[in-house]
Amino acid sequence: MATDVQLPRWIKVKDYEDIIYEKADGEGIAKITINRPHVLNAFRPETVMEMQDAFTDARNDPRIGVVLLTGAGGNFCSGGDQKVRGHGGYVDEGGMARLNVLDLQRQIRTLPKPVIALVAGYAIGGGHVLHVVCDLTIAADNARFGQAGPRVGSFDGGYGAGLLARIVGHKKAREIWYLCRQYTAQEALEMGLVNAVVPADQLEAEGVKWAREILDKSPIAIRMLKAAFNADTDGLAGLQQLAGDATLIYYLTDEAKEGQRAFLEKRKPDWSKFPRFP
Ligand code: S0N
Repeated sequence: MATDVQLPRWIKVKDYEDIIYEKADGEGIAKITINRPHVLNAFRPETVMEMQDAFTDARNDPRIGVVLLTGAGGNFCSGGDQKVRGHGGYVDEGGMARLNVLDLQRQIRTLPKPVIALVAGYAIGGGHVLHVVCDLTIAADNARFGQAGPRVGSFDGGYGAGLLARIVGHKKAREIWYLCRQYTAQEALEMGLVNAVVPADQLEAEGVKWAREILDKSPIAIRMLKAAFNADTDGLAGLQQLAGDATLIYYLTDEAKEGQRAFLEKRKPDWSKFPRFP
């Protein structure tokens, strides 16, 4: 348990309306907090846009190695905001119906840094899928997990169904969706849906502890592992991510640089100095 963990000093990065985005002072941890407690942190299109903006910043900041995703006011997220659900999606302030949370799910998957969901209270519907697409989930002992789609007239047949089935198995995933029950943190732990359960007042400390342990490890090894896990589940898009990371590493080699140099110097590349490993 993380009782001895010194919490970081969080520095706000930018002002948003629906989220809080902070970075730990002097450490490689970013924290995104969904901040709509009056609706149990249900997201509207603008919430998702702000999260996309914050995740983009975390991706582009080379000092950041781990992102924590959590919710304000004692809940994680209750999914799409039913109050703005309209004809064809969730309606933004300009009147456009969107399902932009699907883009956010892919963004979390392809972010080349681990994202840890810190779940207290409800993780329901699209809010549940958000923790499913995170790399790791730490649950407070008061957390409640579940899907709501068939109860409220929606469904997520993408990561919400397929990735969930990879995590908890097909029978359990079908149960979760078909019955729309809620599961306790302990039940979630038993089905492999979360990594750990801690007392609610220890949730952030435990998340910080896990983040620091990851930050102690090789960034490229972690990046490659995330891409490899995704490649197993994400088809060609997953392979693209893994292959892109392989290309990144190849660009760091003298062998790749020789090819570029030879082109620029208008000569034949000399590959003879590079071993052909068995
Ligand atoms: C979470 C629940 C179980 C909590 O119940 P509890 O404890 O009884 O609290 P409530 O009194 O119900 O809630 C407190 C206040 O919060 C409001 N509220 C809660 N959830 C939402 C929400 N999702 N949207 C808007 N408001 C919400 C309550 O209304 C209440 O406020 P007042 O008192 O002012 O009325 C329970 O609240 C619950 O079941 N909530 C609804 C859960 C839900 O329907 N979630 C959305 C499910 N769908 C998605 O998330 C889909 C995501 C998505 O975008 C998508 C993705 C892929 C493909 C398709 C879709 C798609 O939706 O179409």
